[in-house]
Amino acid sequence: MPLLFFYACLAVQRATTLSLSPRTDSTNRLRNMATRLTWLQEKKLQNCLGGKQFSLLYRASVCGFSDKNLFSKCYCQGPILIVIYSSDHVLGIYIPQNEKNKTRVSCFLFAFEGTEILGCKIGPGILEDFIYYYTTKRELKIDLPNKKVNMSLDTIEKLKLSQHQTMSFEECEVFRCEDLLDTRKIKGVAELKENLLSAIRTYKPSRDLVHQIRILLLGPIGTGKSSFFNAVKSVFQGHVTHQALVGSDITGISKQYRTYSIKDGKNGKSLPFILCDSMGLSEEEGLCMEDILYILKGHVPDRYQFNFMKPITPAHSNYIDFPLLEDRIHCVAFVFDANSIEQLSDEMVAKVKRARREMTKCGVAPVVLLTCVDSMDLITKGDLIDIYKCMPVKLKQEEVHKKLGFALSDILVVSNYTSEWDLDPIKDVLNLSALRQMLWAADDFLEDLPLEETGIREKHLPSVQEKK
Ligand SMILES: Nc1nc2c(ncn2[C@@H]2O[C@H](COP(=O)(O)OP(=O)(O)OP(=O)(O)O)[C@@H](O)[C@H]2O)c(=O)[nH]1
Ligand SMILES: [Mg+2]
Repeated sequence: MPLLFFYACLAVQRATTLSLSPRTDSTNRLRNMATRLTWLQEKKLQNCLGGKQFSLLYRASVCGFSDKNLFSKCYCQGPILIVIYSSDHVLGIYIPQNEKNKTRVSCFLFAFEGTEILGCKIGPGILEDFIYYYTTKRELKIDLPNKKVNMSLDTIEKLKLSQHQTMSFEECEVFRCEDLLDTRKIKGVAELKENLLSAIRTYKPSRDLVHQIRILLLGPIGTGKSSFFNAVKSVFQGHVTHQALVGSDITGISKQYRTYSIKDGKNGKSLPFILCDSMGLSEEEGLCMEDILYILKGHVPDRYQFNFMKPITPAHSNYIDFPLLEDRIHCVAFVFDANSIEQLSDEMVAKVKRARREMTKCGVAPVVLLTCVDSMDLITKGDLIDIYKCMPVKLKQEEVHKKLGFALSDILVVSNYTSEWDLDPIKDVLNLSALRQMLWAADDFLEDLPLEETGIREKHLPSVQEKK
């Protein structure tokens, strides 16, 4: 319900202002001016145009319905977006190249159908083609003085406009489009990534109780557990790697228990954590509760083949009879796909809650990893920099909190590599931040561990020989 309410609010006209270009000579009338684009429309356009931010340059009702005024305010301002508002439609053109003496490039024509964008490539063209002349195929021309748009039949069909070739409009706005990620932001992200890498490389588990922290990745089938391991390995290797098999299968891809120790690509040393990838949870055939308990306590060996009908027993050939503190799980990350939190079945919710209770008994406080935020509808690449401030993500966190009872501060957001071959520093920062948080959670576990479970006493008790 809150999500629906949120989207309903977004659909109404936005009253906030867009940043204004310092280069425009617009008067105070333009300053503080609200665009007619709703927040939702702006987000959709930002995503559709590959992550752009918009600065309002011209608004016909303020600057005048005059070609000359539009041209003087918008010419040579870099890529621009023209948006036209009729009584029934919001449509427009994205013009990537806006200077006369440069090569014309293709433009993008679009119209909103509800909250979705219908669009097509047209052109090539520059600003003056759309206000003074026509492009070769006469797709669209804006007649500002008469408040009319002339369109070809093909345009009307492609944009599903169900109108005559000439459409009256009430308002026309033009925005300058800039990349959401400017060089300053990218530099900041790169610095943050280096700091996180260095903090994790030099991390030492609390009280020196173990050499490596074991983090168990647990969660429903297909939520990105193995992908998270691949993403973490990739960032430390310096290139995208796909060691763990990932994909999509109704019964799950990972069927073995894998404990991955990662070598730092910089110095070849093992990093101070081990990621433990498990079979997915499912209502029917997934990982069973008994196996989870054995994993937590450190009895399950690497490469153990799960069998949902038959949990591991001490009779299994590689069963670890006397696990050390090193073999135990020190932190659990429940992995969920941010896009399907609302669809978690009651059985799955009950399973997760039960597993969580068992963990609490063992002293492990689990965290949550929300994957796939990159593919959430209203999230742009620029949003990933400050993802915890994004309203759609906050709503997802609240949903997890409400459904499963995890503290909001324990619900972390990550973004794994899917089809990319190059590292993305923004994703790396998200994933490394989550990893650092997990190491801190593991420290809490170790600090809280009763003395008799730490092995310290045994270490310091004098041996029989010493006693003599
Ligand atoms: N867009 C996006 N896709 C993701 C992300 N993480 C995982 N995926 C995709 O989700 C699918 C499942 O990923 P896996 O890593 O195999 O998930 P898993 O939890 O290990 O799955 P099982 O082993 O079957 O339980 C794959 O197609 C991944 O490419 C993410 O952060 N963003
Ligand atoms: Mg897997």
